[in-house]
Amino acid sequence: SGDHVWLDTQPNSEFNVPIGAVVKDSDSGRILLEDDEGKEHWITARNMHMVRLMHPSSVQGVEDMIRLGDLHEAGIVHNLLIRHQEHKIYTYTGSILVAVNPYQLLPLYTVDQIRLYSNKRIGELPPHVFAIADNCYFNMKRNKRDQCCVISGESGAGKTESTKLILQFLAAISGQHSWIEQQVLEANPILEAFGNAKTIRNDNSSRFGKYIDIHFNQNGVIEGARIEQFLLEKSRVCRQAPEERNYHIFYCMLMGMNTEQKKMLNLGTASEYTYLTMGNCTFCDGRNDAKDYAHIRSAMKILTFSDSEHWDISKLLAAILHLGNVEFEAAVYDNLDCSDVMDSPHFSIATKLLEVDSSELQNSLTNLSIIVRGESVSRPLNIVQAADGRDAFVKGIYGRIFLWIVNKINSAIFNPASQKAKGSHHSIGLLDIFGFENFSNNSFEQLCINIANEHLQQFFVRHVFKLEQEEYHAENITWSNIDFTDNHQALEVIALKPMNIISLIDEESKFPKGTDATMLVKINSLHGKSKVYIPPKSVHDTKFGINHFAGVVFYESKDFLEKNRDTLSANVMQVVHSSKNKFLREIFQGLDTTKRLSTLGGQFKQSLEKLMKILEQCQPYFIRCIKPNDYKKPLLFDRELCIKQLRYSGMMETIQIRKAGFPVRYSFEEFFDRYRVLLPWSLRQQNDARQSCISISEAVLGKDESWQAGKTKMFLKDHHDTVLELQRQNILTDKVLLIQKVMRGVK
Ligand code: AOV
Ligand code: MG
Repeated sequence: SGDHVWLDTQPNSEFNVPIGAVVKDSDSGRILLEDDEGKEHWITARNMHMVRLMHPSSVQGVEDMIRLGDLHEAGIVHNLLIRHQEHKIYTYTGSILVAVNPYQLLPLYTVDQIRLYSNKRIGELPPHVFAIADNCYFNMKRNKRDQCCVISGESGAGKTESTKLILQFLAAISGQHSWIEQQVLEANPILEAFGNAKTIRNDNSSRFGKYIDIHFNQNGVIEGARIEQFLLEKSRVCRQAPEERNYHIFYCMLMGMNTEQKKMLNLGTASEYTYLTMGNCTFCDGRNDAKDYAHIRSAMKILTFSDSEHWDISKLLAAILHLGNVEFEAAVYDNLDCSDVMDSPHFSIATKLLEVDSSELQNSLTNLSIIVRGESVSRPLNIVQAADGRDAFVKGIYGRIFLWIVNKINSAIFNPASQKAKGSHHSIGLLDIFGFENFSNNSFEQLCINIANEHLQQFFVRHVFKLEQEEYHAENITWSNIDFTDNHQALEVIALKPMNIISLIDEESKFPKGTDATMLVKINSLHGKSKVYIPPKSVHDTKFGINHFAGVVFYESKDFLEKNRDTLSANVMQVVHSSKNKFLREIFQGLDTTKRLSTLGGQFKQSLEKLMKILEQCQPYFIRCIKPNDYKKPLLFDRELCIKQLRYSGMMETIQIRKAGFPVRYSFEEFFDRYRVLLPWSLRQQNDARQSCISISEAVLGKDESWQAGKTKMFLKDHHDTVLELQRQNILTDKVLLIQKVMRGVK
C-alpha cells in the first residue's frame, strides 16, 4: 500500500498512455489502485502485467524533465499533471519552459516575485516565466547578442499572457520607471482591443500575430521598442461564428462611451448591430467592456493619440456599424439583376460619418466599373454582390485603422537612436502569434494561421534538433543521433517549394478567370498524391485537407480567392478619395487602385519570411504553452488533450536531446575570457586556449562525459552554464577579491 505504479489499461489505443496510480489496498491476489484521475481499479494477479513500478522521481515530480527517471510519455504527462494540481504550472526541459495554462490568477506575478527572480540563473529557483525573461536579459548583456523568445502553443494555451508577463518583468528590471517603459506596456491594451476577440477557444484570442522588439541601451535600460504585426483576421469585422464576438473595441465603445458622444455617432447598444450579433453573443463572461474602454482611452493618451485622433477612429468604427445595418433590395433594370440601397437612417448616418456623397456611395455599392477595351463600363450588382462589396469596404476600413494604430504606437515607442546604435545596443524580441486552429469550419484565415505555426515549429525543430546535431558532427563531439519529427517536408509542400499550395492559390487569384473550383483542380493535380495534402472526396466536395504537424485540418475552399485577392473596387476607392473625412483618406493613402497590389497570402508569406530571418539572427529561448482542457477551467487536466499537444510539439524528443545534448556552446575564446577566474592558480601559465577551457571545466564541472570540448568550442549542458556563472559570481564578490589581494601580499 502506498506504492506508486504505472497502469496500462488500453495499451493499443492512440492517445492512451499508462496513467500514474497509487496502491490503496489489497486482498487475496488482488490490489486496489487509485489512478491520477481518481478512478479506482481492482487488478487481479492475471492482469498484473498492466502494472509497473514508478521511478521515485515521478512520484515527487521534477522541476526539469531531463531529470525524469521514467523517460516516456506517461512520465512526462504525469509530471505535468501532478505539478498542475499543485499550481506549479511551469516546468523546464533544460532551458525550454513548458507552461500549462492555470485558467486562474495565481500569486506568482507579484513585485516580490519579480525581485526574487531578477538576476538569478535558470535552475536556482523553481521554474518560472520570469526566469526565462531574466535569462534572456542576462544573455543579451553577457553575450552582447540580440535575443528572442518564441512562444508557441495552440489557441488558448497562454501565449499572449506569457508575452505580457515577460514584458512586465523586463520593464521592471530595466528599472527606470520611465515614460518609455510605461508606453511599451500600454501598447498592449490598445492592440488587444482592436486585434483580439472572443472565440470558442479563447475569450481573448489574438486575431493577429505580433513581434515586439524591445531595445535596450548599453546599460540594459529600455530605450524603445518596435511592434511588427501580421495578418489581422479582417473577416471577423463582418462575420462571427456562433458564440464568437467581433473585436473587443466595438463592445467596449458601446458600453464605455458617454451618452453625449454616443448621440453624436447615433450609436445604441451592441444588440442593434448586425456586425456585432452574428455569433449571437454580445457579452463575454469575465470581461468588463466599460472598464476596458476606460483603460483603452488612457492607454491611447499615454501613447500620444490625440483626442481628435481618437474621435476620428470612433467615427469610422461607428460608420462600420451603421454600414453593417444597411440592406439592399433587389431590382430589375433592362433584364439585369440589380440592387438598390434600402431606405434607412443607417445609410445616411454612415454617409455623414464617412463624409462622402450619399448618391456616390450608393452608386459605388450597387455597381461595379470594369475597364473594357480601355473604357470604363458600369455593371450593376445583385443584392448578394452588393452586400459582399459593402463588407469588403468595411474590412478595408477596419484593416487600415489597425495598421494606422500600429504605426501610431510605433511612432511613440520607437527610438531612432537605438537603430543607429545597432551593434552596441541590443534587443529582446517576443513573438506572440495566433495559435494553431482547427474549427468545424476552417477558411483561408485558418490556413494562414496554421502556416505561421508550421514556420514556428520548423524554427524550433531547426534549432533544437537539426543545427544542434550538425554542430556536434562538425566539432567531432561523441554523439549518437536522436530522431525527431521534422515538419520541413510539409512546409515545403504548403509554402516553400515551387508550385506549393499557397503559391497555387496566389496564382489563381491573380488570374482574372480563376475561381475557387479551378484553384482546387490545380492543387489536386499537383499535390493529389502528396502525403501532406488530402484532396476533396468528390467533384462536388469543396473541402480539402492538410496534414499539419499538429493534426489534419479540413479547409472550405469557398471564398479563398476572394479573401486572398483582398481588393476594393475602383468605385469604392473613388468614394474614399473624394471623401471630406481627412482621416479616412489618410488611412487609405498610398493605396492606388491602378497598381496591382500583392495578395494577402503573398504579403503574409513575405512578412513571415522576413520574421524568420530576424529570428535567425537572435539567440532563441522557447516557451511551449499547453492548454490543459477545452473548457477554460482551473485544475482540470485532460490527459488526452495534453498528450496530443506534447506529442506534436516534439516534447519527448526535446527532453531526450536536452538530456543527452549540449545546448550551451561557447568558443574557446569566449569561454576563457569569461571563466578564466575559475582556472586553478597552478594552471594559469597554460598557453593553449582549448586546454585552459578543459582545465576550467574539469575543476568546476568535474571530469566526466557530461560536457565536451570540440574543435573550436566548449559544449555544455544548461545546468553547467548555471554552475559556472554562480561560481564566477562568487569569486568576483568583493570579499573574495580582497582575500586574494591579501594572499598575494603574503606571497
Ligand atoms: P493564447 O494567446 O495562447 O491563445 P492567452 O494567452 O490569450 O492564449 O490565454 C487564454 C486565457 O487563459 C487568458 O485570457 C487567461 O484567462 C488564461 N491564462 C493564460 N495564461 C495564464 C496565466 N499565466 N495565469 C492565469 N491565467 C492565464 V490565441 O491568442 O487564441 O492562440 O489566437
Ligand atoms: Mg494570443
